[in-house]
Amino acid sequence: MDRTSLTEAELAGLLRGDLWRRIDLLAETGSTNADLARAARDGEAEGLVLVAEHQTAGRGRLDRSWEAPAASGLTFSVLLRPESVDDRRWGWLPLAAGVAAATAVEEVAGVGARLKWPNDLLAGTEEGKLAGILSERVETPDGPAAVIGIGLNVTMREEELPVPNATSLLLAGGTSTDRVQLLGAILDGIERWYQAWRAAGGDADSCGLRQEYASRCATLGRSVRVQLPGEESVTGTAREIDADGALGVTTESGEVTVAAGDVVHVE
Ligand code: BT5
Repeated sequence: MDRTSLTEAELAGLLRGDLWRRIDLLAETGSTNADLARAARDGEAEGLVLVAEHQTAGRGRLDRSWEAPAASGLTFSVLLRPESVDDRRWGWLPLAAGVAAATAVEEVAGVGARLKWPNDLLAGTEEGKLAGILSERVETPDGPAAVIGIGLNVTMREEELPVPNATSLLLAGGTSTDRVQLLGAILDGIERWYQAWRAAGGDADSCGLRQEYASRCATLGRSVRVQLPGEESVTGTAREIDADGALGVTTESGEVTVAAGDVVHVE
């Protein structure tokens, strides 16, 4: 099992497109999302990537945590500033990152991956969670910014899984666990979809992002229970991803649109 450390030199080799300016590497930090939010407030331009071999306070959504042994996967964040796109459309940013991550694990490791709305990456037909994505909007003196963080489990072993429904590329039978190649493929994918989406003014239909997301989404068409922030939940059939990236659910009492929540796929 390969847990050799990443090096800045090999990461610099991934700066092949137009979007990414620099890839910083830390042996350890609290949270790469928190670090990039701070950098954004201090005036950092878009295109910075921050990779950490270990996070001591890795964050999930809604104050949950992301836990992974050092070098057992990829934990990184990217800084974007899609100022020209209407706020309401920013919900597509984590979905675009999810599409990029799903495509990358298929291409590099041969593991079929599906997305549970909004952005959990599930391995194959199992419901094991390979990756999670945390997208945060940050107000800065230079305008609003988006920090998108991805945690991807690569060589995590059974006994290291932080929760029973987690999995890794190794456990899912991946043919490669090369973290540099995986990171490169994810960054290429984010760049591709981000540039297309931004050029389309955030219209996920005309740039093809909505169709691509839908084709990789394990939630559409399923019976779901969506836990909303707070106590409430919505039960029904996941019908569509709307123009803002929200989930449309058909319930007994009509159509409901969910902008944020935790989906449980009900059989
Ligand atoms: C997420 O939240 O899945 C978003 C995770 C984002 C992590 C990245 S790592 C780089 C960047 N910097 C950060 O500080 N964060 C981002 P959510 O959907 O709320 O899921 C969190 C839940 O996933 C936890 O409550 C656990 O149940 C589970 N979990 C924690 N660690 C996991 C892991 N390594 N693999 C699979 N599941 C995990």
